[in-house]
Amino acid sequence: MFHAVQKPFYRRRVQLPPMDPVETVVAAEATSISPNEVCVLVPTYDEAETIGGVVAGFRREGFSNVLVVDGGSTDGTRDIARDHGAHVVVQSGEGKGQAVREAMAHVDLEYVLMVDGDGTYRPEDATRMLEPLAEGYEHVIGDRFADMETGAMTRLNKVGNGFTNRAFSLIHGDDYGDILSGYRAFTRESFERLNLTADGFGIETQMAVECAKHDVRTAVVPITYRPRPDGSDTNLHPIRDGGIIFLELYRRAKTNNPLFYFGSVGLASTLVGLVLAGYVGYEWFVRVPRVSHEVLAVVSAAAVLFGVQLLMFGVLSDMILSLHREQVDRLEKIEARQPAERSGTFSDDER
Ligand SMILES: Nc1nc2c(ncn2[C@@H]2O[C@H](COP(=O)(O)OP(=O)(O)OP(=O)(O)O)[C@@H](O)[C@H]2O)c(=O)[nH]1
Ligand SMILES: [Mg+2]
Repeated sequence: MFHAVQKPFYRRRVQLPPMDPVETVVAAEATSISPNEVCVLVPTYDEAETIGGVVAGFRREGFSNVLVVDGGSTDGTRDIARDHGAHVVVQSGEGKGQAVREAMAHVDLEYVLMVDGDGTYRPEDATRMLEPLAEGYEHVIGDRFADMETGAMTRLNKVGNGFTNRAFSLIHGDDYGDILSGYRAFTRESFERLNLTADGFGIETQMAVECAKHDVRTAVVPITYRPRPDGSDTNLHPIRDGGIIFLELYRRAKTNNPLFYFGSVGLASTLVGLVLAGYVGYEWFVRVPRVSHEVLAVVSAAAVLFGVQLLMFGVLSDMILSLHREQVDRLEKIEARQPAERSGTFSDDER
């Protein structure tokens, strides 16, 4: 049970190349993915309390390839993971994002199931997470809000998540339900198409933005989210990491929604300029005796001019991006037609 992400009308829909009959049969038969084809990727940092249970849980579900990427834990996390049958590597840098990016360079299986090592996600949900991949989706997000147990998320984190998801839909045009979820499944090939640079907790945001940008076929699956067990500590700093996540959303709008990127600042500047102009006008025309605010008048004019220019810049960039997308669409269509043309299987009216 999952839902495909519907793109709103103003976003480009990717045209999938028509499948030839052989591929259709293969796709129809491939209703499940064998756990042997999946690498369970677990980034950890000081998760001794929980990592044993997490590794054991996935192995119980049949996943023998569990890769733990550790960020230099000092509480014995690596040994516990190894004892439970995981392959353990130590990341060369810092942060969850760097760990995931580095680990992916070593993965040679076709499918990846990414999950936190803090025991908040259930291994029993793994099969459902993988189902959409068998049906042709490339990226799956586990929606924690579908079944969140009491105490699993602080009120501050809930508000932050809600705000981030709404901002993401507004800026990037897709609704992925829970973009910051740590439970994700994806194909290795689709991961390679994403341009990811975040070192820390910005990685999930970047994944979502890049999926929207590159039209990676994405599905959302309802999952259960449990509280961290007593004694296990969070690595997340809500304010600092929240700021990083929001900046990530905004910065990546430059190439995905330039109208928002330039337009939001342009609009803010124009509004500030207009409010200042109103004040200056009031003080000059209405107040008795009249007061003139030369400096404020100059600042207000500069703010309006700057704002309108940015707005125009946003509109122009948006136009360039639309044209670029049209061209990419056309190239993709041509590319998709080429194999049929080469094998001479296209019909007369296609010639
Ligand atoms: N390798 C590596 N893993 C990390 C690092 N920081 C966090 N992690 C892991 O990334 C996963 C997610 O981190 P959490 O601290 O659970 O963050 P969260 O899920 O947003 O916050 P909670 O509400 O506390 O669960 C956990 O398995 C962490 O151990 C790091 O620097 N390196
Ligand atoms: Mg967690």
